[in-house]
This record gives sequence, C-alpha cells and structure tokens, in this order.
Amino acid sequence: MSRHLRMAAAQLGPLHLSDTRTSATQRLVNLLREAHGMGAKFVVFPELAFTTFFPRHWYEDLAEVDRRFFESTMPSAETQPLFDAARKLGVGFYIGYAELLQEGGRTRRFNTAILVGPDGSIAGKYRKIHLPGHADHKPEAAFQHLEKKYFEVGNLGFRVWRFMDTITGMLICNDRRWPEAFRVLALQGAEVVALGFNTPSENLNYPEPPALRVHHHLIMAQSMAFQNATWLVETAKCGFEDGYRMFGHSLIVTPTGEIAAKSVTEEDEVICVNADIDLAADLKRTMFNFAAHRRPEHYRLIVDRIGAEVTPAEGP
Ligand code: CDT
Repeated sequence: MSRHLRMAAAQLGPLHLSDTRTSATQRLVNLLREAHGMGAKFVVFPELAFTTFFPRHWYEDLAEVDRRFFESTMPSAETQPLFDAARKLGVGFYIGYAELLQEGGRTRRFNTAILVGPDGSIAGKYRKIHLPGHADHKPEAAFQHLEKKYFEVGNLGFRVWRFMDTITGMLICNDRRWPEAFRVLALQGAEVVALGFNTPSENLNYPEPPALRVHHHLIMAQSMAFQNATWLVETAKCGFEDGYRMFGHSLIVTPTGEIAAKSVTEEDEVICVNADIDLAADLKRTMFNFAAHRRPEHYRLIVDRIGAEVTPAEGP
C-alpha cells in the first residue's frame, strides 16, 4: 500500500510593522486548526512568519532590528502557543523565523526554518543559503531588500530528515530559484520539500509585469518538483504589508510536476492535499534514476565555478 501524508500550505496575509508576535502566533494557530480540520497532518507556514518582511526596511540600529524582528529562543513565551496547539492536534509543521544567537563571542543572525514533529519537538533546522538583495542602503529604490545586511549565509547545508514516514528537506524562498538546491536534496532521497516565501510583486531592479513574476514562480515550482521527483509545498506570506505588495500563489506540486492545489487570495488561506508519497516511485526508478543516468564527471563546473565565464571551445 502506498504511503499518504495529508499536507497543507498555510498562507499568511500581511503582517504589519505594528502587529505583535502574539497576534501573529494567534493567526498561525487559527490556520493550524483550519488545516487540521481539513485533515492535514503536516502544515507548511511561510518564511519569517512571525513579523512583517522587515528586510524591506533600512535600520541603522541593529539592536532595534534584533529586538523587533529576531527570535533568540524558539519557541519563546509568545510563540509557544503554536507549538502547544500542534502537539495537542498531533500535527507536524515547518515554519520560518529570524534566528539570533551568540556564538564564539559574536552575534549571529540567520533566516531560519524548522521542522516540528507532531509531538511538538524540533526535528530539523535549516538556515537559508541563497540570500537575495543587497547590503547597502538604496534610498532611491521603492523599497529595500536587505537580506544580505541582516543575515549571514546559512551554515547547515541542504539536509533531509526522516519525518512523518517521509524523507523531507527544507528550503527558504529564494532557494526555489536554484536547481542546485533541489538536486542536493534529491540526491539525499527527498520525497517532500517544504519552503516558505515572501516575494514582492514588484521587481526592485527593473520594471517587470507582476503576472510574469508569478509565471516564473509557477514554472519553477513545477519543474523543480518534476526534475527531482519530489512533492513540493511552497507557502507565501503575501498581500500589502504596510503598503508593499507580495504575491500569494501558495502551491502544492506533485512529483509529476502538476499543481495539485493553489491559493487564490492574498490573505490567510489554507490549501490541503492528500499526498501519495509513493507517486514518485516510477520516476525515481526510470527517467530520474540518478544512479543509472547522471554524469557527474561532466558537471565539475557546477561546483568549481560560481559566476559564468565565457570559454568558447576551440576546434570542431
Ligand atoms: N524572500 C526572498 O528570498 N525573496 C526573493 C525576492 C528576490 S528580489 C530581491 C525571492 O526570490 O522571491
């Protein structure tokens, strides 16, 4: 009999600068209950799910940023109710938050996600590796994208965990644009990839139709899931946060690359699918049988080179 896991994407509408951790946590608990009511056993929440997407703002004072947006313990008194509700309902979840720690005599800041088991214990942690945006202040821009200022590059690698009778990996937002990230998870046998995101509807760097940005989001999700034969759950925080819009389109994608469910609002919304985890078996055995078909001896440049360099071949 094939394995099934009922999975939900619990999308969050906007969280404003004036919103508290306590009110954010209450909304997350409400979404968790709604997902549980739909039969979900595993719920994926967004990236940086307890606060507004603060990298859009420039702050001189990092102590203020730490105080307003970062978590030095997870759970904390304010976020504990989510863990309590999940344990009570027997639901596992993924959630993103800004992680603050003191290590080796210095302050470290990561854009982090955790996997929490149905018993309420933390089963896995991932720190975002692909940090988009910039570290300098761009006062001329419509908004900032300061992930390179506020976070260090994650230092835990791309990992998978045996979780709820699946092999599950975690990614965060911009990671979804990098095939390498998915392939490293797939090479460890990933069957489910969980990912939360905050994606501005407007392109910071040049004018781009918002619909085209959504189009890229959708085709990436479908191709990454299919080419790596994994289920993929991608959950947005979206809508107008303090006037800055981010798109929704939270998704659950099958290993065959089909969109099984998609959100339709830019508000708090749950979508849920009873996922046949073994749906990927045929693909993993044939087309994407890595052991039989991959040719890593011809992929050296992938790890040896970061930026593109033009190296035309000589001769025929
Ligand atoms: N949160 C996050 O990683 N957002 C990015 C926006 C990139 S624009 C500088 C994303 O890839 O969706």
